Amino acid sequence: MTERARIPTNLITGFLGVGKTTSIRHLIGQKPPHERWAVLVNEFGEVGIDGAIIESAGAEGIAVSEIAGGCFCCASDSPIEFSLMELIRQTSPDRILIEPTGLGHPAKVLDTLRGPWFRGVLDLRATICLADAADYANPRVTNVDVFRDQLHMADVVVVNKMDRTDPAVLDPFLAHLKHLFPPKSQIVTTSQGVLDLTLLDADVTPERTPLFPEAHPIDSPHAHRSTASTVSLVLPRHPLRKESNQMGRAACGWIFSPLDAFRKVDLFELFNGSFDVHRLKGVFNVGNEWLLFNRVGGELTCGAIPYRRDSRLEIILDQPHFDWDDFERLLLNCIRTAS
Ligand SMILES: Nc1nc2c(ncn2[C@@H]2O[C@H](COP(=O)(O)OP(=O)(O)OP(=O)(O)O)[C@@H](O)[C@H]2O)c(=O)[nH]1
Ligand SMILES: [Mg+2]
Repeated sequence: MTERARIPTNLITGFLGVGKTTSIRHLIGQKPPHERWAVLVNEFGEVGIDGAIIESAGAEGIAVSEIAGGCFCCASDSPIEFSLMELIRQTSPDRILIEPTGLGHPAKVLDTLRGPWFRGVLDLRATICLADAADYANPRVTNVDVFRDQLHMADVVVVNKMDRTDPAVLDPFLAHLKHLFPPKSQIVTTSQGVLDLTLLDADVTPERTPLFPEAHPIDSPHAHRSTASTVSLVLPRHPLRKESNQMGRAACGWIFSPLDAFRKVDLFELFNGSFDVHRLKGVFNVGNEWLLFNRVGGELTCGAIPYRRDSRLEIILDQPHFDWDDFERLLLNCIRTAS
């Protein structure tokens, strides 16, 4: 490799469903036209979806790589080192954005990015943590040490989802953020992940140390593997199913045959059901178009997406166990054709 400048790199952190991928889509939309950027996305579930969402934004000069099946912060087999090195080797990017999973602890990733593999390669810029003030008001989230360290380790905190944030919830959260030490170089508020590119180059405080370094089990027993980005041999009506259980949360993902087409109304009704979902995301072939379903807590949205590959779904619950067989039967009932 010829000698070249270190690559500006940002970690975009934040809890499950807070808007990390949305903000990355917005940032890559502002990329200077002559630059090449690379995005590395890590998915908690075994079925990767964020990579497809970012790719389908269709921005020129963007390379996307995805690691699914667990957080790279607790990996024992160094997938971030290999995936990132490969991404750099193949694309020689001018900037790198990294999205860890919503349950990922930023400390180990930051250590890796500052460590021997990348010291001479990456120029680590501001770590940006997106946050939802409603999460700060929710004890099921505030009591999660990873959530607290995501805020603590960030140089910039972006309070997202302002369009539906109650001032009674926002004010105490902003007061909390202003009292954190070391202080944030910026605290901003936004909606739909709209961020100014200049935030990527905000001041960095390198001496942030985690409050809860053991919050995320290191070398956890689950396997880390590359995402099943393209899966052949999935037969119509016989999806590939991948279950996992981490940090007390049951998760399950499905990849369907590209030939399975679904009924939109039935999917919407099923995903809107009253089960204990923390995060649900999926892309589905509904015949005449493809749809992206997104649910965070009780809030479900659905919209068209230019992605065209295979229908896939990932669900993370707030409970440790779930019998997915019944749910899968309901999912299969939403298929209208397999041609
Ligand atoms: N109301 C509202 N919804 C938003 C906003 N920003 C993002 N969303 C929605 O929140 C959902 C999750 O957004 P993502 O960008 O996928 O969140 P994420 O943090 O990448 O999610 P994970 O990677 O699964 O942790 C999607 O339905 C988004 O459209 C916002 O400012 N307001
Ligand atoms: Mg995401």
